[in-house]
Amino acid sequence: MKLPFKLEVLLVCLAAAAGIGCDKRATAVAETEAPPAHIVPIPQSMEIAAGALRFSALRVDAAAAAPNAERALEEVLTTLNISTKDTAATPIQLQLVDDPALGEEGYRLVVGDAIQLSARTDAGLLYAVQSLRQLLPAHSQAEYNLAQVTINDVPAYRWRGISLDVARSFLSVDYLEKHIDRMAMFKLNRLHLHLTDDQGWRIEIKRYPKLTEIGGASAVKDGRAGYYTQEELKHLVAYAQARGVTIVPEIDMPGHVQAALASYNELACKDVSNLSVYSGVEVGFSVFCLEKPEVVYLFVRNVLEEVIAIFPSAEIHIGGDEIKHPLYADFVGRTAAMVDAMGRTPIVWEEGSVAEMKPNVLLQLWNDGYAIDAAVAKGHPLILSPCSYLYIDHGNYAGQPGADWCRGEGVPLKRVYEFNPAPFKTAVGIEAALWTEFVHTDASADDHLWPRLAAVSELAWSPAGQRSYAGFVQRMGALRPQLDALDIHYYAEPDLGWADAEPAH
Ligand code: TNX
Repeated sequence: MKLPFKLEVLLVCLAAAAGIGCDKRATAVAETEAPPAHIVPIPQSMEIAAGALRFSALRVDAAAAAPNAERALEEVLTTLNISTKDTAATPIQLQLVDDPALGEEGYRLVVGDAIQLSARTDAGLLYAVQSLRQLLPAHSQAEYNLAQVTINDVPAYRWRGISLDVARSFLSVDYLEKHIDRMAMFKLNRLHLHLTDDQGWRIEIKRYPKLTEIGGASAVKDGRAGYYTQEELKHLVAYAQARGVTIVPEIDMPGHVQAALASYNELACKDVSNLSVYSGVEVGFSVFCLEKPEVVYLFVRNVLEEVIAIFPSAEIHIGGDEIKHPLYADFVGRTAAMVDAMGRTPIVWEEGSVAEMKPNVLLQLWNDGYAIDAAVAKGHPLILSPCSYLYIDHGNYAGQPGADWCRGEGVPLKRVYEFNPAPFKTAVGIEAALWTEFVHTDASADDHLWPRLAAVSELAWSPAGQRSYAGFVQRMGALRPQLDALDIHYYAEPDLGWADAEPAH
């Protein structure tokens, strides 16, 4: 439908909330029907000039040392059927530049007569490709019309994550690959896998085969059992790495270990009578027999050695949540020191702050009001996952079936977006969590993850001064076809204007 010019200008001016210069755009619309420029997470700075770049084929001029960005670009061009030829009039250049202002992950994207992507690293160029991908339509066209933009962009936080609980209910390698692709589009870079819990043990450990024979065969009631072989995990690590995502493994200890106790009974104390696998949804009832350090620490060391050989992540999560035991602090301190001696940095859930640990150990905050100040004063970096904003196992809306213990009204998109990380001075970033006691299918995982993860990405990537929910709603609302193209069974969020129309999937 062709809108009357004035209405178009008005609509474009509404886009000013997204940080888009209203006047320039209005002129552009009048002259050339400037194409939209909706990017999530919103870049640090984006200028839009009048006019558009039209092309149907591109001449690729790529930096030799950016294989991941080149692959990502190739994928975008193939998906959109954009042919690449040496004779094409429009060049697209990927270049590595030595500009310290861009940091390790920043990039510059300029669309003028050419498309220029520059960054200091392959990772930065990969993000430039993702922004370009959002500027382009989701589906192939005969001719493309690209907004003439100058984007300078660097992330606010280095840790932009999502934790998936594959222990309560398993998610396949296939699903995780798709999930990594989706993360990449929104510049999320940490996939925390909660690999073990009471209901299941999902990682093959060669020295302890029963962990997956017994622990891998159980799941939460109505959930999915299963486990990943070491080969599968190595494949996933490489798949993620190529898309700018680091997989961070978690072995949850010394509580949340019923699957391990059921597999190797000697890890429990003698007076523990129930050593069968567990499919309920309670927490806090199982614990390693900390009174048998010679048994427990040998197991912990052997498991962690295999974990570390699979995952190159600089950080390794050792759990530490929801267990009360007189030897708890001792366990966390010793296990953190063990990880440190293996050359990696431990992550512990917030409760671990009671332990004696080096100040570089990361603490993951999950109860909004947890007294974390003393740990911050010691210098511990924080990963922010306050449950009332970032536990997206909770409903998209009040009353959606599932978890509601942290916030009865659910954790709607707007609530996620409103989290303010600024007061946490040692924060390295943001991580949402999808626990799976009540999330048992791929479709349900999609429904819980999207579009809320897009809001998480903006919290973690974009500077506070650029963020506004109104702007986010306008930009994200427009990216719906991109989610459809990725075949995401997202929640049709009414705030984004999605509730009234049928999704394309
Ligand atoms: C708390 S958050 C847990 C998980 C549950 C989750 C359910 C945390 C460190 N522990 O064991 O799955 O609540 O929302």
